Amino acid sequence: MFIVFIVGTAGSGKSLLTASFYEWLRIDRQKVATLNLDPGAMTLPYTPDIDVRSYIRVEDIMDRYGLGPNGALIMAADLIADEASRIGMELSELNPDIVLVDTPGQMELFAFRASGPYIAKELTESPKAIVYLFDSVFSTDPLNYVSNMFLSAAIHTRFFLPQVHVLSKCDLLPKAEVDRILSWAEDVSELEAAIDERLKGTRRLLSQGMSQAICQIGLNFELIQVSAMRNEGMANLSASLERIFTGGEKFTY
Ligand SMILES: Nc1nc2c(ncn2[C@@H]2O[C@H](COP(=O)(O)OP(=O)(O)OP(=O)(O)O)[C@@H](O)[C@H]2O)c(=O)[nH]1
Ligand SMILES: [Mg+2]
Repeated sequence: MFIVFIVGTAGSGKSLLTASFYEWLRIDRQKVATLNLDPGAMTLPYTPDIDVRSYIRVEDIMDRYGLGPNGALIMAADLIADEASRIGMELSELNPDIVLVDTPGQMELFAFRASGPYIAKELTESPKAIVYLFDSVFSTDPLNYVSNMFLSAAIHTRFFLPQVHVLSKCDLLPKAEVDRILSWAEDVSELEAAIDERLKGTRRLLSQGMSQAICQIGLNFELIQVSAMRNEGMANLSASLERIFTGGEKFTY
């Protein structure tokens, strides 16, 4: 069993990617399951096989502890940690070959509190990886792109798991824009050129310094273009995860 955590800023497309990648893997005859770890999800574009909302409901926490939605979400994130082993048991009963884990809308709840890495560790011993989403519309600006690289690096320092980068919602941009962002991921000098061309003054200096810092740490993740809406890029995403988990074999054969 292989576990894939789908992580990204609020609204970056985690849930829809979970839904469409799940369908794609099923059609590819892979034994796949979905796990929703977002206790605050109102509706999901898929029916999770395992759902944290059957253990923890944000509305109940709000009522019981007199908290507002944000306080309740924070509390829920911590309460999930107590359920990690039960969710892990559900997983082993289901026994799929690959599990897509949809994580909370507010990324900081999963990534920047102690509970996220704890849950990732306690859920199961199985090999794990992170798919980190770059929202393509947000990433057209080089400063935003660099900020996203920083967030991704911060995630990496928390989980220390193999990480794949996805440029999500590519259908929303013209192809030339998508290609430009992909070129930044491939070659840092392209990113620096874009920073030079498009940013001025302090923003330029900061972006340059930040991209150099990331470069120096040596974090260089592949960026895969995807559209969950149009079901594009799923084969590349699958291949990238296969390389991480199985050395290029299918998850189910
Ligand atoms: N055009 C387009 N829209 C997308 C795509 N993926 C997601 N969206 C839309 O973007 C919005 C957010 O998508 P979600 O999948 O809910 O994103 P999320 O990261 O799970 O959001 P939260 O859990 O609420 O933080 C929805 O309106 C989706 O329909 C895509 O590939 N193309
Ligand atoms: Mg979601």
